[in-house]
This record gives sequence, C-alpha cells and structure tokens, in this order.
Amino acid sequence: MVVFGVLAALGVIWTAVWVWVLGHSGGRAAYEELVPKVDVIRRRLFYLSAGSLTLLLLVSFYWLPYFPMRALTIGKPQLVVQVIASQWYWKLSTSEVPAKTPIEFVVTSKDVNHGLAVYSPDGKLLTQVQAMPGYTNHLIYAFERPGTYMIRCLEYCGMPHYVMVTPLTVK
Ligand SMILES: [Cu+2]
Repeated sequence: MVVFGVLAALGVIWTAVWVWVLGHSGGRAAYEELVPKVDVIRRRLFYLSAGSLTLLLLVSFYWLPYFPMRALTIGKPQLVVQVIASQWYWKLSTSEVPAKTPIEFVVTSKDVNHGLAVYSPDGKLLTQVQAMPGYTNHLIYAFERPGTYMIRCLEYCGMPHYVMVTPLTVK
C-alpha cells in the first residue's frame, strides 16, 4: 500500500510537470524544426544511458561472485577444498576449515549438474556455485564465525536430490 501510494504520488507529480511544460512551451512548432533538436536530445540520452550502464556494470563487478573479483575482495585463498558432486552425495577433500580465512572451493561433478550451496548454522544461504560434469568451477569464500555449516544441492538432480547434505565444520 505504501509502495502504491509513493508510485501514485510520483505519477501525479510527473503528469503535473508535463502539463506545466506543455503549458509553457510557447505554442506549436513545425515538425521539421523539432527533428534536429529531438535528435540531439535523443543522442545525448543514448550516450548518457550507455555511459551510466557501463559504469554501473563495471562497479557491480566488485560485488559479483566471479572468481578474479573474489580473490581481490576476499583475499588470496589460503586453503583449497576439492569438491566432487555425485548422485547423491558430496565428496570433500576436508570437512574442517578455519574461520576468517579465504578458502577456495574447487568444484566439479561426476555425473549431472549439481548446485553447491553453503548454508550458515542458522540456515541462511551464504554462497553457491554450480557443480558441472566436465568443468571445474572455483568459489572463494571466507567464513566469519566458527560453527557447523551445511552444504546442500541447489540443482534438482534426481529423486534423492534432497539427501545431498553434508556438514562443513568451521573452526
Ligand atoms: Cu541435487
């Protein structure tokens, strides 16, 4: 209801602004006279939009979980955990990792696509990466607090998909 109210108010303001602009535009102009002016505005809007979106894209890389950015934002991995997904279990090279340490998960699958998802002790999804046959995906993550985290599958991979759960102890 609040969102509707805000949007309705913005709509009224927008309409009022346009009514005011039309009322103060000084009458009708010939179409041929307007075309070059509109062309300039359109061109400027295009460059402004393209520039803003490109800038937004570049800045957003900082928050995206892409491997090279994670290495920059989280830090160089201090420990590598090999993860192999299979119907219907996870095989980890270790089930214990240190807290506050950048860890690199090297993830692949033996059969079909799986989704490696790391859940906090209170059940919140923290990070995830695909486990794909024939590919190796890398995920860097640093656990804030010690505890028992859960690795679950986020990609439906067959009837017993839900049993793909394994604990990961963070010390
Ligand atoms: Cu699954």
